[in-house]
Amino acid sequence: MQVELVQPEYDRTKLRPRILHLGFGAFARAHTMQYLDAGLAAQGGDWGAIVVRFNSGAAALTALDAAGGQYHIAEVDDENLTLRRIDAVIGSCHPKRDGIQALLARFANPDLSVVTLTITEKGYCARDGGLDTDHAGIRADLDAPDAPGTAIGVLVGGLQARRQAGLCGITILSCDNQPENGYLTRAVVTDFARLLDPGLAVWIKNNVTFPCSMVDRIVPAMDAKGEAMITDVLGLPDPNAIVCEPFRQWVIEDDFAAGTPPFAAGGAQLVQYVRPFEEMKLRMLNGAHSFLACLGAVCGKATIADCMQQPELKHAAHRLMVHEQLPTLPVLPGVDLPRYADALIARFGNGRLNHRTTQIASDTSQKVPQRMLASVTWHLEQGSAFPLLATGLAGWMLYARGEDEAGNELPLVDPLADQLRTAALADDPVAEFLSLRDVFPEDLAADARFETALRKSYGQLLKLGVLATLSAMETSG
Ligand code: CS2
Repeated sequence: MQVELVQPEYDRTKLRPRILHLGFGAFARAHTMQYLDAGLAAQGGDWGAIVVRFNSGAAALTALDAAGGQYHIAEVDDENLTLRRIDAVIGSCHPKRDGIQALLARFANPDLSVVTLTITEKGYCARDGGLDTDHAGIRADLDAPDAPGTAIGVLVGGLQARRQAGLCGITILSCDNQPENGYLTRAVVTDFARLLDPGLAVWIKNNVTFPCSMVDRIVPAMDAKGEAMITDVLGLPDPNAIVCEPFRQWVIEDDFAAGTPPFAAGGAQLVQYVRPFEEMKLRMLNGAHSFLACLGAVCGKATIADCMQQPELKHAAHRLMVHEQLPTLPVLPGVDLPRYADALIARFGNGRLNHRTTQIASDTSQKVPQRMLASVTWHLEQGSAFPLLATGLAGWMLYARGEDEAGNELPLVDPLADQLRTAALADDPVAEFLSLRDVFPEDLAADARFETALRKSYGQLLKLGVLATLSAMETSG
């Protein structure tokens, strides 16, 4: 394997706290921060970042501070390893370590221009496109807005602090896998602010922008194998290092309120409309991921690369993309969707990424609407068949039973875990799943064609098992 070490060369002393990143997990380290770092390396400037974690990770942030904010990412595939040092982080904050007021005060810093977010789908506390005011965390934050515990409560508390300090507006840039993620962020933040102080909601409307963005890079959770790889190449451990694939993509709506960070110089695309890019990525990549994660885990596959070694799964994922997801997408100038599907299959096959099926299967209730159900709705409108989407959804129902085909335990990590487990073990799991209104909208759940397709796929998976089902579908065309 070829190993290359890359260290950025720009003047770190110029960096000021212009970006605040909420949710400094694996993805942000390898995506948001690399774009920033590459942008600074290309054109210099003062765009430094303060990174925030909410729950776990205080010790890793303290270690990051001790390392002067520097950490490494290892981009790997079967032939190459590029170890990059990332220099763009200039400080960290953890409300449990530093206190919530220290975090809110970061918003009232005149240098701040952009807040970037990787808080995962469930971090938005959304329902039907707006704030879920029944969410326990949101209710607690509305009762005690000075000490918020959710990311949305922190954003609103921070914006309030900024407004009170008489400062200008900022940009809040979502980097999570949701359709129209910027508009969703604006909706939940504004709903929360309105409940707290209508004047703040008006200030936000006039001063804060919420661009949408499509993000893409496969970044598995760090594990012992990844840590050993880093230690081996670096000669010492790095508690903030992360392993990822070489590919990266970021398409951002060009709507910044107070200066634009050098993301484009770092390789991002700034465009007017992000939605077609989001739909393409969410349905093709993430849809195939959730399909492989649930069905693969049920038939005993530990990682996505293992799934790609199994012809039935590999072919089914490719057919899902080409026959059932691709037709639902608008034409995007310059994008060849069949080639995009082929490239995704190649990326999934990266044998050096230990991307666990159970990791991707976590929070599936938050993921299937944009990854699968949007396409199902399209097919129902067109009158076309969607056997693989139905099989993927039925695979999720089997996954939620908590055991794979050999009787090994499968972890069910999901905000709806209790409801999913009860539904999966009920006498009529299909009916129980369809009654989960947070996942299946009423019209879809009531569509007899959808229910019939789900029942057929579920029955087949139970009777034949995952691989024989997929293989029979392949032969029948
Ligand atoms: C994955 C994504 O865990 C998941 O749900 O589908 O994290 C995926 O790896 C990224 O979106 C790739 O860009």
